[in-house]
Amino acid sequence: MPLETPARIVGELTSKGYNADREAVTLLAGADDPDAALEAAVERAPEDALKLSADHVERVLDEIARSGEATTPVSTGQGNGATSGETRGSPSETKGVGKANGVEHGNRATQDANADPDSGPGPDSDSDADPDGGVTDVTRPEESVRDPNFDARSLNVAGDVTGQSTGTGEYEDFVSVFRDRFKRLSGQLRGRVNARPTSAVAEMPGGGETAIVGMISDIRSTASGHWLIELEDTSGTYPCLVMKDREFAGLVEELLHDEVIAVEGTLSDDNGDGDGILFVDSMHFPDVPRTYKPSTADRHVQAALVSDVHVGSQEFMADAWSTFADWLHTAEADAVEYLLIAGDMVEGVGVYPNQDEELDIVDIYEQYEAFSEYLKEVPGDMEILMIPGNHDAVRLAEPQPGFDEELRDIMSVHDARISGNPSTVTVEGVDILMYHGVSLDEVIAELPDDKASYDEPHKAMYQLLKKRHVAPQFGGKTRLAPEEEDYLVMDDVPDVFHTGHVHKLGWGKYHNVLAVNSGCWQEQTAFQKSVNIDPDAGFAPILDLDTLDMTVRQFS
Ligand code: D5M
Ligand code: FE
Ligand code: ZN
Repeated sequence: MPLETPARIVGELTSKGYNADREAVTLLAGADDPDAALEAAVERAPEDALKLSADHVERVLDEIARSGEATTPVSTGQGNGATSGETRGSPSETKGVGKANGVEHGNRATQDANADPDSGPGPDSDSDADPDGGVTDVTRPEESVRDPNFDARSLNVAGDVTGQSTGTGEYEDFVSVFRDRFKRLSGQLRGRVNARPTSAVAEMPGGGETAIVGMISDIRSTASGHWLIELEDTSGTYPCLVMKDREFAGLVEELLHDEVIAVEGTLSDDNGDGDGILFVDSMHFPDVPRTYKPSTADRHVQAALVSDVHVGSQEFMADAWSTFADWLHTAEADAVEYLLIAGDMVEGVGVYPNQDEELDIVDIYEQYEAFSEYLKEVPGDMEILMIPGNHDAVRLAEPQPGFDEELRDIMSVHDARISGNPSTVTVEGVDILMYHGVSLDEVIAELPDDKASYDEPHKAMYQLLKKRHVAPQFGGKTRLAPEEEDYLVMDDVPDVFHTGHVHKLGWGKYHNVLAVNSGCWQEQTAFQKSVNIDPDAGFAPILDLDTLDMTVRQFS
């Protein structure tokens, strides 16, 4: 296999048990004979090195140039470990981690019943999981036979605010972002009801039937226990009354300010005289159609969905992370070709009061440098995509743009892709909506426990899917940045919705959309202890892109 691209170089190095600094990879890719250069660089690597540095590669290239030699043995080994060797074996070999020990399936029976989450222990029997057709080294059975099909890979990002931000924080920007939200979400509802503008409804005679599509500007209960919902559209507002004994009255407790809904109902007898009201007969959410059919990948390939690494925190679980990274190097993880990280790479500084007391690394750039070192532990031939979270060094208000140049440079290992929060990443045909998840705190605080709780974070995600907006309520915990358009609207239904932030693991399917909240890599902090948040730390949900089944693996 020609080694003309960095990704192929990294793949070849990984198969030999090495990672390399990106610069080193670039140097190898640029060599006259990349194959030979790589062989030589590996051969001459220091005894205990796991990573090849640019300096080392430079030295080796110099030596080659000086000696004019055609270099040492050119291997054609495709990384199945068959080159075995006394030379040095595989330094990053998993030392027993993998298969049996340390790693277990974290599928929890308590997960949502409609979830079909417990897809069992992975798809080992799937046809093309073992591309080398039985070439296994019996002496080192755990060694990876990773031979990624780079040509089959595809990863495209959409809906990313990075580089597109136009908002200046002016009042007009707030107006336009809300107008855009209303336009897009009301568009999703209009086909389903025969709605009139609130200004026209005000003119209608009493007793008639009509529908309104509006943004919720107020919800309050009346003295007799009914609900008065104020709906706002571009022409005004209208009061809509949900009687407490209606069968859909329970839906009122799901409502959040600023979300867009439709109601159908009957106008009060005195409508038209200036203080009419609509008695609601039915309520509609933009929602995901029940019949939604998600797309799947054409081959057996998997993605690891993680978030909330929090490097720099004293509670960051370095060992669990390294166990995870080690596992990714094993044969069991051969199909895991993508790593998607949903924010909070680092602990950050000044995010919460007294946070500094629990910092292991106090400098934000040093935190990213340390994060980058941990990222290097994962196989270099994986595609990585990351979005920021509320602990990251980008603006807090959502949508958050991806990391700036300086931080990208620090994290340039593996050529990881970086995009904004939220972003939709299409991986081999599967649309994965990545959102860090700050609004989940809000949804969980506002809704009753059975509809959204920290123990079942995926149910809070169902609410966001139903509202087709990742952060419906403005002005609470979630800070919204005014932009010309609302990047937080879900125009299209995602196939998978991936969030983090609440540090709890939970997944399930909502109208066939897989919602995954992916836990964290940080042990309980003092604050979390004080409010009884018991984080799910050290888990990696592994998603089958061809079936959308999930297996959760535990590394803690
Ligand atoms: O937050 C992880 C989870 O813990 C998320 O649900 C918010 C909550 N959390 C953590 N620390 C605080 C403080 N100090 N105040 C309020 N809520 C908090 P993450 O932001 O990912 O660390
Ligand atoms: Fe977090
Ligand atoms: Zn967070």
